[in-house]
Amino acid sequence: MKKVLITGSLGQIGSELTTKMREIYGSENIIATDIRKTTSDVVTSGPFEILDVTDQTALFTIAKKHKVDTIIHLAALLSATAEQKPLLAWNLNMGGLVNALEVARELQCQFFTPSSIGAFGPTTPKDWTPQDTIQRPTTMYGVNKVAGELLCDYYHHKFGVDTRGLRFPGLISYVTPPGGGTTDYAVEIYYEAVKHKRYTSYIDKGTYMDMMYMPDALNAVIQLMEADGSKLKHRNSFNVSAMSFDPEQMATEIRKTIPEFVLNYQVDPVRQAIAESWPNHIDSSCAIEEWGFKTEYNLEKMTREMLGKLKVESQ
Ligand code: AKB
Repeated sequence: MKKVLITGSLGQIGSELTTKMREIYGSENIIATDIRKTTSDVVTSGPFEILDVTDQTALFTIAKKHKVDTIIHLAALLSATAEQKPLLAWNLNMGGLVNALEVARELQCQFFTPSSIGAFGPTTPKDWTPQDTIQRPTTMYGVNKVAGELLCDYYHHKFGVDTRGLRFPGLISYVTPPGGGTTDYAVEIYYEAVKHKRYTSYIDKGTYMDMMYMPDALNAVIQLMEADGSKLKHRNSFNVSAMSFDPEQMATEIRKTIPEFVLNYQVDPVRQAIAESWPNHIDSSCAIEEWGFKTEYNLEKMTREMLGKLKVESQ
């Protein structure tokens, strides 16, 4: 049985991945960590430790104490916050990653960390962006992601660490809201549609970005971590996407359930510029070929489920 340490486990991905992995591998085998403590299920339903990932000694001590064989490193700042606080982003995103990789090397752990569509930039091909292509991002977050991908490659080739990764698109969920990302509008729009039947988007119409519903993202992490390592040609994070849309397409889909829904725009130049520097739609075919990546949700199915769940919660 796996023994897994998850960093950033109170974040958007972490909170749901911790719960899912506890269901699969047993609560006692998933060690959740975060820099803060809350009353959430993540803290109460299994082992939980306070951890600042920039503290390498603490990271090592907790990993050793629980005899972990797998590290899922999620603690990081997202793109919009990283643009506001670039030095903090560098220190946390790169410092945390290299610390987690060092612990994985010392304790011979399997290792996962997410990259992002943010690892691409304005000179990357925008449509059907290939797995291996130009990566010259213009954001601090993107710089961190590219450096992180290279670092994972390095630890794999140099030290034999079993590093694996996914270039996540915007992730959409009704459980834990994201914070500080460029794609967050695609989550907020559902909350506002249910509550107020209107939304003002900070991303402009006609701006396409890749997205994925959280259950598909969680399955992708589990599937990649369970995949036969000898079949993986890429260690620098796989392109994975389930859909690509702009705010207008979301509104059209929401109106099938809430006909009076109104979408307005007040474009935020910072997040709009980040979105425009990213691809419209990435090509996931390497992930499909090398480990069988698949998704179950498109925009229609995801919208029905998001609005249904949020409506029940609001009653
Ligand atoms: C963000 O918007 O920063 C993230 C991402 C696409 O990596 N959701």
